[in-house]
Amino acid sequence: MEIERIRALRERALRELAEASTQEQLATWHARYLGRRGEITLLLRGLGSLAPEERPMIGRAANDLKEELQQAYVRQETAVRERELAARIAAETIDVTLPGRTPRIGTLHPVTQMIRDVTNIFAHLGFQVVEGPEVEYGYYAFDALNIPPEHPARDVWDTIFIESEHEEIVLRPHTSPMQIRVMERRQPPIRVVVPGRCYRYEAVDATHEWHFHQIEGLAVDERITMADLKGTLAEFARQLFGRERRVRFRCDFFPFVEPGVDFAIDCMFCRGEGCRVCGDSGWIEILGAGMVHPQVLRNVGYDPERYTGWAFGMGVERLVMLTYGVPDIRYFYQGDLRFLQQFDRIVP
Ligand code: FA5
Repeated sequence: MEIERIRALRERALRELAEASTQEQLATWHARYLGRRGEITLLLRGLGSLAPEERPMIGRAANDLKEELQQAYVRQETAVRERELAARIAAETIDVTLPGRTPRIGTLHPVTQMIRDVTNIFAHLGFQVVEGPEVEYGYYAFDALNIPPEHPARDVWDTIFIESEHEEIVLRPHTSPMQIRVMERRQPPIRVVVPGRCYRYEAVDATHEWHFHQIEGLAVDERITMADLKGTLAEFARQLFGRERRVRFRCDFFPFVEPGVDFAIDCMFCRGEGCRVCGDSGWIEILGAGMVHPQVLRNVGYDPERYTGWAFGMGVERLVMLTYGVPDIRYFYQGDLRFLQQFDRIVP
């Protein structure tokens, strides 16, 4: 009997609807019963073939079923949607009590930090910071610094030459050429420091790189003396390494200064008693310096009777190695973050 078939259909449809627990299953159920070719739709379409006396009752029953299933579907669909939403929210819950992730901020390279520290100290002593070319004419790197072409002192700086048909061109082996460039362009008084990269044709080992950094210093004026040099360098060393530092000047030779000195501080690791860092000498050499050679002053058109000056040059990597006890200069340029992140001082 038709009415029995409708009842069975109702039960099956409601049971399956109750079991549909995802949107996908609901969609399948909807297509099966209420879709364009769904069972209810077909049932209603088939009413025409019934006997006329059956039609009103069966028709009403089929329509009621359709209405009922539609309402049941909306209820179930709402329930499933809410359950799915609740599950997603539960899975995405933010635990605001967890510690945040600290953003990784890069740090300055230790050599950059040291250049800033050193140039800051000299800036406060009245020095201007200037920079110059890394590719340099032989004239500035050597000749004007009182190192003539055939002079053996030229070999001291193991130079990397750039091929050139006309002028001698080199990668600067030190920052001293900037002494000449600055003096050529300006008249005394001059007080500058020049940080920059240098290159040498060097067999790389624990204390020698083929590229490294120096900071040059130059002061030229009337009545500048060796005492100014000593006072300035002593003050610099104490600001960088501590007020209790003792300093030492010894004779040294550089063709562009006369007299020339090397400048050392007492070892801050053993307080001058002798240790591995200072090679048991108690002293750590920091830089080369001296009074600007009169011939260098003449080379830039200054009158050495009127003007005197002093200059110094220090190796930056060497300073960092001393300050932090870095045993090998090669660490600086291997780009190993485990090494670099130890210098995590952020300098604005
Ligand atoms: C000079 O280069 C002179 N221009 C310094 C100077 C300037 C003297 C002004 C007088 C007046 P020297 O070759 O010693 O000097 O180098 C100076 C410093 O640079 C060294 O003490 C060392 O710290 C650093 N240096 C030199 N060669 C290397 C290298 N291959 N690797 C790393 N650092 C180096």
